[in-house]
Parts: sequence; structure tokens; C-alpha cells
Amino acid sequence: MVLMLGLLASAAPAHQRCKEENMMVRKEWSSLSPHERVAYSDAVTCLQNLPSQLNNTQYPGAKNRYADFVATHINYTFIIHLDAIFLPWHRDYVWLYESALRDECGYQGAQPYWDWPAYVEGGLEKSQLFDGSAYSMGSNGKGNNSCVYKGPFSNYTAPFPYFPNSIIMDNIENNGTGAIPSWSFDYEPNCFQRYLNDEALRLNNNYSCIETLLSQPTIGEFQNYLSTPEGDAHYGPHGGGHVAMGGDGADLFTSPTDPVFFLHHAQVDRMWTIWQSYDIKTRRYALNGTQTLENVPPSPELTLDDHITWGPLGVNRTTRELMDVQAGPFCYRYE
Ligand SMILES: [Cu+2]
Repeated sequence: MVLMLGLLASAAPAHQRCKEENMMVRKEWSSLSPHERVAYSDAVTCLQNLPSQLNNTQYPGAKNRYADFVATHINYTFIIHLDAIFLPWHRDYVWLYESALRDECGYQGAQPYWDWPAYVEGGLEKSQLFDGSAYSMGSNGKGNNSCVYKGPFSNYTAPFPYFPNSIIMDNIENNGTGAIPSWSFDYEPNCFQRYLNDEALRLNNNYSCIETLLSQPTIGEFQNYLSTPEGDAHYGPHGGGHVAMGGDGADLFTSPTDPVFFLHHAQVDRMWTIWQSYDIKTRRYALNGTQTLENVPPSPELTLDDHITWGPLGVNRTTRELMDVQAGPFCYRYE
């Protein structure tokens, strides 16, 4: 009988498991109450104080549970950016993080997002996200090292080394192997850094950029517009948000060191979800591209049956499982 019930439960179609009643609702940072904002940043601080679950010999810099997420991002940097894996990988990544906040740190809410265009006027430093109050996600950086000095996370130590951008460019230009540097997981403590950049946000993340992004006809064009690889201050809305954070948040490898990374990537995911919703039939399972950064080294086209692996961070998934935010492991919507 027990076995039969188990079979019935696992045979239930996804749409029956995810219902309006149990769906998480992700909201914009500024629309959370001050109490909700503190609950969120407290949960992040909690994660930064829990022990790591990674092998410490292999990942000496992973000094806590939060750093495990950063280490995993470093590890996969060359296969999860500027390719077809980017969107599904980061969707699952944000969800695993949100789940850790809830399951390991007692957070009751959903993952908030950062609606970029609403922050273009008025200056990031004065915004509810970065004003350095107890209800923000910490201040801008200051001083020679641009250390975050006020509000949540101002005492957080960024454990991993700095990765110069040339690592990525060298790999592309010299047809590299896409191997991360041998020192990638070394423990090199530094203050947590930001260098807020209003101009990057104004250029890449204004309302007209978002309109252009959402009007791209194919997933390939959507991806290209989202993350423009290079060029004179035009990075696309994904790159623009990273450059707007500056400091740790602008480092392609270690960017999740800045906890705003997860609000930024929730917004990237929200953009993809909205874009998918305009034509579910053709867009929900649309993929375009290979499995390596700018296809260096060359790799096969990503398919829905390919597996996305997480190591100790989470259960392995097929790409197919990561395409619908109300099926597979997910059950959430954006408000
Ligand atoms: Cu990333």
C-alpha cells in the first residue's frame, strides 16, 4: 500500500503538484516591507555563517555554505555563460539558493528580484537596494578597495581570488580549453567590494532596453541581446546589471559573492519567463547554442535531454526540467 501511494505520488503530473496555493511569489525588492527585507538579508547572513558542505581540500576558499554557491559558479564559469546553458542553469541556481535560505535558514519568503529600469533614475546609492540602511542589501563601496562599509554584509569577507577579465578573453582568442585557473578556489580573503555604476544601468537597463529585449523574436536573439559579450559600455541588460554592481558583482567568476547577484539573476529569469509566456507553444522549450562559452572549445548543441550537474549543491537535472517555472523542481511566479 505504501509503495502504491508512492507510485501514485510520483506519477502525478507536474501541474497538479504546483498549484496557486503552494506557489511562491517573487516580488521586487522595493515592494517588500522593511520587515521582509530584513528577514531576507538575515537569511543570507545565516547562510554565510553555516559550515561549508564542499570538500575543504579541493575548495579551501569555501569557508561557509554561502561560499559553496560561489565556488560552484566559479567551477562552471566556462560552460554556463554566453551559451545555451546560461538561462536554465542560472534559473536552477537561484532556485537552489532560495531553497537553501528557506530550508537551512528558516526564511519564509520568496526570492526577491531587482527590477533594473526602476532604478535608472535617482542613483543606485540612494535606492532602497543599496542605500546602506538596515533595510537595504548593503551600501556602495568606499576607499581604495571599494569595500562595502555600511548595512548588511559590510562585515562579510570575500574568500576567493580576483579573476582578471583577460582569462575569458584569452580563452576565446587562443581557442583555449575552458579550464579554470589552478588557483580558482584558493582562500584569498578580502573585503566585499562594490563600485556602483549608474551609467552602466542607464545605458543597458532602461525601459526601452527591456522593451527591446522582450521583443526579440527567437531565443538566440533574446540571449544575444541579454548578454552582449564586449564593447564600449554596451553589455546588454544582463551584463549591465553586473557592471552596475561593480566590484565582486562584476567579476564573471565570483559575481555571486555579491548577494545582489541573486536579485539580479531573478530579474534575468523573470525576463526569460515573460518572454517565454508570450508564446508558450514555441518558446517554452526553445534552446539555442552549444554548451561552452562562445563555443570555445567547440561543443555540441545543448538539447533538452542534456544533464545539468550541481555536485553537492543540488540534484542533477535535465535541461527539459528547467524550462517551466511551474513544473519540474519549480513552483513560482513573478509579481
Ligand atoms: Cu553566472
